[in-house]
Amino acid sequence: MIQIKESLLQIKDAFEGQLNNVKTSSEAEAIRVRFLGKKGELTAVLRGMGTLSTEERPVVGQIANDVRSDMESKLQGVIHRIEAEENDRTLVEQKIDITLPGNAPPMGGRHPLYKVIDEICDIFMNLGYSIAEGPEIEFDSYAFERLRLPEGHPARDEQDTFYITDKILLRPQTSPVQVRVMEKTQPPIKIVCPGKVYRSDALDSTHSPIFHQIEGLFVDQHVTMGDLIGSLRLFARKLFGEDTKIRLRPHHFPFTEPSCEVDISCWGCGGTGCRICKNEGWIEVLGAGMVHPEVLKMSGIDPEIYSGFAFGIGVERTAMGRYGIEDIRLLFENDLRFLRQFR
Ligand code: 2NM
Repeated sequence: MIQIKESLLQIKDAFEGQLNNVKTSSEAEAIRVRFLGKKGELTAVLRGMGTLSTEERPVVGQIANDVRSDMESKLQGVIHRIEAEENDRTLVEQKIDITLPGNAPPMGGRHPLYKVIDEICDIFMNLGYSIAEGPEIEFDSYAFERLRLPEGHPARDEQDTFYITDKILLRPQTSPVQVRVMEKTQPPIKIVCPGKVYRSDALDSTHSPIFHQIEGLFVDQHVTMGDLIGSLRLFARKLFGEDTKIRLRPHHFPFTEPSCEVDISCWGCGGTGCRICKNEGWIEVLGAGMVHPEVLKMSGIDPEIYSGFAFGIGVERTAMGRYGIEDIRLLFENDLRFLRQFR
């Protein structure tokens, strides 16, 4: 019995000696197996208890249990400590540097031409106009005939466009959209038609065979030239600033009578003359007029009851003036160095 007690205390001493040097959880596990495992040293000693007398057995059993639970709790303490240390080490070694910049997706921006289109359409929508759109490939009846431009009319040269067949062409202005609306709807009609238009012009710094236009149309009873002027003045002030003045010069379009070209006071100098307006004080921005009675009639609107005004705005010219762009080609080349300036 003395011998067994002796062995138990030796095992405990050896166990504690080794436990003090443990550095990793796998070392701790090896010690557990060696001392406390099924084939471990403690179990081996307890097997020898068979040789003890019935009086000695519970005494030694009590000691053995105390030794075992003492060893187990010491081992648990060490395992806890090691796991905490290992955890801390992992957190340091596997630290993620969250200060690195991410990969920002490249952001686009609205094209300057479409910014101008949006702005102009907004102004007219606030005045009660709707947006109408239609085909870019048009019948010559809508593009010319219904606008009082019959075959052989000299004004057709000015608007020479691209023909697909004899009768089908790329629209040289957005007015065919307005003809289509007039044909389907009785007044009041109040629409703006933005879109691409085509002319067979050579490309240079001020001309492009594709460009953008916004045409407006208002048809109702008693619509007058006064309404046209008031609407255009309001539009010019909203787009170019509250001090902007407008000036009408007589002109001729086959689809309107009377017709005019409309200038606004220069946004650079206010009318005194500068480089932007080439010392004129005025800048031409649009054409307009009272819709010709014959045009109304051809689309099924009675000119005895109704009258209307129409106007057309060149988007490229407006954008070039607005942003100081000196070459129209910049608007179509999609060079990002140019476009980024409008983001
Ligand atoms: C302009 C100038 C003057 C115009 C006329 C029409 C329609 F369809 F009502 F006859 N739409 N647009 C018009 C009038 C367009 O652009 C410079």
